[in-house]
This record gives sequence, structure tokens and C-alpha cells, in this order.
Amino acid sequence: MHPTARLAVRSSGFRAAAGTARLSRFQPSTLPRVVVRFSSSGSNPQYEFIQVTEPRPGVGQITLNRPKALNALSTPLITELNTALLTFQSTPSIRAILLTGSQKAFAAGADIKEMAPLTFSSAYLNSFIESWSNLTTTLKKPLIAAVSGHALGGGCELALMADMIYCTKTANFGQPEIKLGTIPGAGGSQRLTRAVGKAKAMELILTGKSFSGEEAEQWGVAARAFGSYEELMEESLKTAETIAGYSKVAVQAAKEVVNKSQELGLRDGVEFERRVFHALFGSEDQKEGMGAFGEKRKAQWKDQ
Ligand code: CO8
Repeated sequence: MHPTARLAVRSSGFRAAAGTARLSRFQPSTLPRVVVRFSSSGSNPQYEFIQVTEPRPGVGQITLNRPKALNALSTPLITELNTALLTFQSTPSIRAILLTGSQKAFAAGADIKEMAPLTFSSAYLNSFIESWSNLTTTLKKPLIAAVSGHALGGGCELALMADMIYCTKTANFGQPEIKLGTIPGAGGSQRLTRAVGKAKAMELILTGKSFSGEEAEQWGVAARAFGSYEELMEESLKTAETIAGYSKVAVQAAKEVVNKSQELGLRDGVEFERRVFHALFGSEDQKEGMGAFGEKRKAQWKDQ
């Protein structure tokens, strides 16, 4: 843990308390600004189902912490996760985010016990699961998912929402919803298909068969797979720290253009990239980065 891992977070006018589904919508609050404190130990009375730390300079870590249910993703957990992500998003000192679970489970899916009694009308009218997507639409800072153990159903979908997955070779990914008489509902059929192609995605989703972290790496679902949990965590932190060391402006732009490739055709995507590339000539950090190269010194980013 980084010794100075203690910071005061201003939650920028958003309600920081967790516990109600309403808060997961990232809506501005009329309440006064609150200061949330968290420490390197992860102890934070605000959260019951996650731990929030700053293990390296510029790196915010969220650890899913519902061990008795293998980190099953209940609505209160997702509400806390959204709150923590939003807090990191609005904390200037946080430049990259790591999302992880335990060695045994990243997350074993949406909470089956919570879902079992749902009716069509209650799920539909309350937009059940919709708030999960806040992560992909609201978060501008890069998010790495470090996956060990089970990443099933909603757990797999949550990992797929991250910008990059690192995992152990033995991690257990899968979309087993078919075995429960349902289908992926948090983007799995779309993101997994984009990652592995239609044939493999069909096989995985129609059979509910799991795939290993090693396969996830081979198929391009995960960026890297590691031999041990310790290595996974160390390398994930190192990568997050590396990203945190670059210009925030360039990092945000890089994330934006890569994500656009998932939505646009090649021609539009390349044009979008070029526009953003041109725009970066207006940033101070582009001048600093290229100037520092010429002067053979380390760049001092201003995030301008
Ligand atoms: N939800 C709730 N509780 C869970 C879940 C879950 N997804 N997964 C595990 N648990 C609980 C178990 O019930 C058990 O609790 P208890 O001790 O009170 O009985 C505890 O966690 C430990 O689990 P196990 O004893 O089963 O542990 P094992 O090591 O034997 O097995 C497995 C681990 C293989 C991961 C097993 O727990 C399992 O199969 N879990 C369910 C996996 C699954 O099917 N996930 C998909 C859920 S559906 C989903 O995510 C859909 C998302 C999108 C929904 C969209 C709706 C609109």
C-alpha cells in the first residue's frame, strides 16, 4: 500500500451516501458538498459491499467485498460501486482506476436471490440493471478490471465494461444465464460477441460453458493473463500507475477514440480519431511532451 494513501474526496455536488437504488443514477444532488475520507486499509464506513483505496499514486482501487456471496452483484453493491466510481471520476488526484474482487471471485453474477422473484413489470418499470451501464457512459478515466476466480454472468459483463481486463490464467469467465432460464442482461451478448466473434459467443451463451483466463487472453477478451493472483495484482497496479503517469488529457482522448471504434464504421472512426488528434495540438501537454523529447528530459504534465 502506498504510505500516503489517504485522501479527502470532494464528491462534487453528488450525494455520496449509498444504500438506495435512486443514487445509482449519478444525478446531481441539491445537498451540500460532502467530504468522503478513505484510507489505504480500505476501511470506509460509507461502504458495506466494497472497499476503496489509493494503493499507488494516482491510482484508485475498488475491491468488491461481499465474500459470503462470492461478490454477487446486488443492487446495493452496484449502487456503492457507482458512487465510488463517480467519486473517483471527480477526484483530480485519481488518474486511473482498478476494479477487482477477491482471489476466489471477481463476481459470481448478478444476485440470483434478488432476481428470482422479479416480475416483468417491476424489472421493466424500474429499469432493473440499467444503472450498471453508468460505468461505461459516465466514466472518462481509464478502468482496469483485475479478474481472479469466478467472473460469471453479470460478473463477466462487469469485467467486459472495463477498458481493459487483466486476469489469472485460471480465472473462470462465463455467461451461464441460459442455465437459469434467462439470458445475459448487462451487455454480455453484445460485448462478448464483439470481443470473441459471433461463433464463439453463440457457443458460450447458448451452452453456458465457462472459459478460462488463459482462453480469455488467447481470444482477446483479456489483455493479459498471469500465473498467480499476486502477479495479477502487482501487474494490474503497475499498469494503472503507468497510465496515471501520463497526461490526463491524452489518456482521456485515447480512451475515447478506442471506444469509438466499437460504435463507428472504420471510415467514421478514423475521421473521429483524426479530429481528436488535431485537437490535441491545442493542448499544453502535447507541446510539453514533444518538447521534453527534443530536450531529452522527462515531461512534466500539466493536464492542460
Ligand atoms: N447470486 C447470489 N448468490 C450467489 C451467487 C449469485 N450469482 N453466486 C454464488 N452465490 C452464493 C451462493 O448461494 C452461496 O451462498 P450460501 O452459502 O448462502 O448458499 C455462496 O455464494 C457460495 O456459493 P457456492 O456454495 O455455490 O460456492 P461454490 O464454490 O460451490 O460454487 C459457483 C461457485 C460455481 C460460482 C456457484 O456459486 C454458482 O454457480 N453461482 C452462480 C453463477 C451464475 O449463475 N451467475 C449468473 C447469475 S445471472 C446474471 O448474472 C445475469 C446478469 C444480468 C441480469 C440481467 C437481468 C435484466
